Order: sequence, then structure tokens, then C-alpha cells
Amino acid sequence: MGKSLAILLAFASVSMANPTMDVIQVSEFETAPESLQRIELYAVFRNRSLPFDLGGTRIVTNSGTAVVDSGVCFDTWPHNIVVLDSANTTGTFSLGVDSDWIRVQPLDSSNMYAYGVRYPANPHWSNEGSWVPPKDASASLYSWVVYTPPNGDPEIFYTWYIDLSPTFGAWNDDYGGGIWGSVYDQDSGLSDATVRISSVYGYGTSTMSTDDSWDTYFAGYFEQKPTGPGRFVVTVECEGYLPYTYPETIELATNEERLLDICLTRAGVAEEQMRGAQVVGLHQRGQRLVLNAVRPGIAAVTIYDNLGRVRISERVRLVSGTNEVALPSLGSGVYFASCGLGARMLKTKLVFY
Ligand SMILES: [Ca+2]
Repeated sequence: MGKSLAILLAFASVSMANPTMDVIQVSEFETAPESLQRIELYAVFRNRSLPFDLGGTRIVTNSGTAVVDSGVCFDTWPHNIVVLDSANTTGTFSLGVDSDWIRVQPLDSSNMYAYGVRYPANPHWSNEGSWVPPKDASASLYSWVVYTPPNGDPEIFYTWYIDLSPTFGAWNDDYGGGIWGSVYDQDSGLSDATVRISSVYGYGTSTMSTDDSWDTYFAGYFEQKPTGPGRFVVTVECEGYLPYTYPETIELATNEERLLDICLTRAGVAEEQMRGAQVVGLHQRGQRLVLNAVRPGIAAVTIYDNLGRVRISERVRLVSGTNEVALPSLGSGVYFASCGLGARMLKTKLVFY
């Protein structure tokens, strides 16, 4: 497959995806604290004229139903955004903190798509599955349009991401960054691998396949862009290969991205390597971390402090036998070390006096 031409646009581009239908879409939501429970809707109308009164529209969640007060309107372009909360609805406006399904039911839904959102649900290229927004943050929708040459029709893609600075009533921003990369073995890219990007903080998991179509820049390519900030564990499964966990958790700030090169080991080969496991021991000796290796190789070593913050993350070249890694930058305290080599992960606790 050839390289696709991707053109990134904001929400306005949704009109191209459904040229004859009106669209109302949940574009952002926040669940906590109680007073800030709110959802943002945006609209693209082709059959209805603006302003459009949302009065009577039902917002259904797992706890109940809220009905939008009359006079709450989508205004004129580009102000086709409305924020709903308990102040402009009647009934039960309640969004679950850990999970929910927000449904939008207009009084008249003829010629209209009204998209809600579930969480936690797979956000990968979905407008109806989202991460769980943490306290004081929102889950926000990002969309982009792809034109596939030659002369391809524009196709719209969506995903949800976490935004630490919510933008209720304004277009979503801070949609840069994310996690992307490629999965390959010693010979070539693998186009049938399943990649999971899971939030350590409980936001949920994005699941994708390396054969997802439009962005096959090369075999084995995957992406979840954006994710928003957070800390993530990346795992990969592919038939015939050893299950793989990226040897460090990936911490991203707002708009930060990480590129991962993931090399899988064939299952038969892997079993052989496991018998001659490279790293067989990980422990503390004074102010040093000791790694006992059966065979030489590269190990990913990560040191966390007792608040879970990454203090050291580096790759260490190991020789057969005893390897010592000095940790002079760490003050007294309790730390946790993890050492990954291939699919193996060893952990130990460190106490420095
Ligand atoms: Ca917004």
C-alpha cells in the first residue's frame, strides 16, 4: 500500500464525512468534581437552519435522564458549540466517574446522526469510545481527514484524548503528541500484530492492529495520536511471536509524543532464549544496582521513587556475569527498580541511607 496523504483539520471537517446528514456529536466531557460535570456538543447542520433550539433533547446516562431546557441553542457558525450541565438541563444530569454511556437523543432525529460516547471504551479511531477523564481534566475528541490518492474521497477519522486544560465552549486543543511506532521481527515489519496502549492511571486502553489501513506508511506501523498526558504500558501480541511488553512505562506530558521501535522474537527462538535467560538477578549492593546476566545484551533499567515518578530511565549494555550500575544521583530514600530485557521484566526494591 502506498503512503497516504493525510491532512489534519479541526472539527469543521466533519461535514465532509456526512454530506447530507446533520450531525450532533459529544466533543468533550468532564465528570468531576460534581459541580463541573458537563458535556460539550458540537453540530454541523445541512438540513436545519441555525439557530437550532436543543430544548427537549434528552441526555441519557447510566444514572438517569436530563432534558435540555428550551432556549439552549446552537448559534451561528462558527459558534456551533453548546455546553450542557445541571444548570441548563432538568432531571438527572450525572456522569459516572469511572464509567458511563452518554447518549444524545434529540426530539427530532430525522436526517440526523446524534453521537454519544462510552467510557472506558477503545478510543482508537472512534468517536464513540473514550478514555476515562481523570479529576479536573476532560476527555476531548479529535478528528482529522484523510484523502487517499488517487482522487480518493475524504474520509474522517476520530479519536479521544485526555486534556488537562478543558476547553468547554471552545474548539478542542492540546491534541499533539501520542504514541506511535512500528512492530517488526528480524526480517520485516509485522502487519498482523495487536498493539495495546494502557493507562497506568486507569484511563483505559487503546487497542489497534498494525494492519489498520489508511496510515500504512510501512508494514507494522501503529499509532494512537493523540493520547493526551499520562503514563502508559505498551504490549504487543502477534501469532507466532512471544508476547511483548515495552520495558518501560511511557510518561507523556501534554502534546508530547513517543516513537517506539518494537522487535518481536519468534516463539520457538524465544523458548531457546528463555532457557539461557540473559538477566537472572537484580538486587542492590550499596549505592549500586547489580544485574546478573547469563549472556550479553541491552537491558532497559528504570528507577522509580516511592511516589512512582521515574528518576532514571536508561539502556544499559550488559556483559555476561555481574554488572553494576552506579546510582549516584539518588538521595536517601526508597526506590523501585525494574529491568526489562526482551519480554522479561525483573523488579526489586532499593533503600538508600
Ligand atoms: Ca472543547
